[in-house]
Amino acid sequence: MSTPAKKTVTNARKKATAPPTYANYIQGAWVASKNGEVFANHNPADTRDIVGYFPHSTAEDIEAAVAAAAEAYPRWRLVPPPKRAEYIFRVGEILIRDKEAISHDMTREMGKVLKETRGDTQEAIDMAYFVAGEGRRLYGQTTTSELANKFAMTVRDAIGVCGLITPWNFPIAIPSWKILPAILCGNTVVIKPAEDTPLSVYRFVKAFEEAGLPPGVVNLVTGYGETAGAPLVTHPTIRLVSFTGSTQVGRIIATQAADKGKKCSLEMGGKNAIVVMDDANLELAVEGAVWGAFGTAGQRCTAASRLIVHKKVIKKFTQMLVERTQALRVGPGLDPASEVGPVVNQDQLERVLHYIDIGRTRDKAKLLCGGTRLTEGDLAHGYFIAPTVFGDVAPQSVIAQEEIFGPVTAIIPCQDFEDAITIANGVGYGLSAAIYTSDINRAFQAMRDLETGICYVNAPTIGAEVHLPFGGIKGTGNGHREGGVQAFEIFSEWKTLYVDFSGRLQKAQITD
Ligand code: UN1
Repeated sequence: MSTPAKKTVTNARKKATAPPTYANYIQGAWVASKNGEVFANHNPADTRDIVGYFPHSTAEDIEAAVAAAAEAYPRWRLVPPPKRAEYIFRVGEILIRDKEAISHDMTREMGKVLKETRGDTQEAIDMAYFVAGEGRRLYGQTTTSELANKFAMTVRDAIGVCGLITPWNFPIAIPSWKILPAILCGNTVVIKPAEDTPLSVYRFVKAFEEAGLPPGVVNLVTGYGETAGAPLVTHPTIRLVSFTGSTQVGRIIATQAADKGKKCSLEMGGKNAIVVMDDANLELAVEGAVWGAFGTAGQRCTAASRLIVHKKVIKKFTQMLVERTQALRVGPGLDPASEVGPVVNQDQLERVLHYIDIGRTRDKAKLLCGGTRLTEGDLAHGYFIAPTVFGDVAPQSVIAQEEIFGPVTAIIPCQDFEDAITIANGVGYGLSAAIYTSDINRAFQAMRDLETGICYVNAPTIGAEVHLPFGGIKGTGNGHREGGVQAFEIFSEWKTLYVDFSGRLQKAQITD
């Protein structure tokens, strides 16, 4: 008699703790993918932990989401921007209320430590308040006309339905950089988040629902790049594609968007350098280098993966850096003692270990610390890599040229300031750079000569704030900036308006 009762309890408990199945959000309703298939979202700190199951969406789901966004567009376009901003402000309030829970979920699905996922959520909150404020600005120009009794001005116009594809390293911050300015400008959107971090965007979209955003303005479709991302990029109704991710995928998207005549904004790789001059505060430079290189386990487009150090201080700097790096506590992001979490998935683990191998063998760089996967105890169930420092790295070697996107950094010696700038600029990317120096003239020369979209003085390469433009040159981007009012350049078109109140035909440029 007791056995079946026990069984029932076990089953019930099992059911209560089974990972939840999530849905897409289309036209203001939560719906399964049309094929009914789901994929599992694993915790990278312990892959036995399944965070949830998410719709394995395909072109059919994209079709439905784009149709919903297209239907919502004509009405949303006519909602005054200050009113659109009120929804966005409410989203910010909801994110503040739920910050802890969102950040906790984010660490569980992405891996980075709780302090950093709180920062990620905070960045979306900052963005919500910043963009909401802009609802009462969205400034255009009024200007003169060359003709009498004629008025000239510019206004921002919406574009239409936007397809947004976001990465896993900033699971809510980067979606906020795209969704919020897009909808403030009067567009409607379909977002396809990275398959590693759909829960954070699910929670974000929940906030839009709770804020009362009209159905169809924000639509969420989860799935993989090839099956859900690709049909979004090529869908004829999509007027603009905004993508953050790998350079390889970004180039494909750029080609497809060009072919179909769509607007396209790309935020891709980086190979960011910190220059440490002989007059730098070394203590500060080491602290900045550790945070820049190993924050988010190095999985930032802005990560400091090169440390270009003046020959006079390189010995001391190296010793201090290695000591600090070895002391970093690597472990699950939910453990408050951890300072560096796992990398996000198996592919990323293999990619980073592969680069470490290249550094050791092909590049013949000196492995100073780290260099291995960590597998003691429960770490064996996750994707942990010991923070890795290479020394004596040649500027042209593979690990000093290619983006690794993991907890690996390369110390490159330099002779002097000019040499440092040449090395810093000698890569195919141009996102972020930093210089540590106490010489104000050097600082300004560096700001002038470093070929990047973002440049820091006496601070690491990471830590961008949402009200300033974010983005890079060369292989990093295609000329756009996210963040700041510059983001509105992506998500709106300028419309130029002339009003002739002369009551007669006036001809510009025609003199006779
Ligand atoms: C990224 O590097 O992938 O600047 C985004 C920072 C963050 C955003 C980084 N605010 O470090």
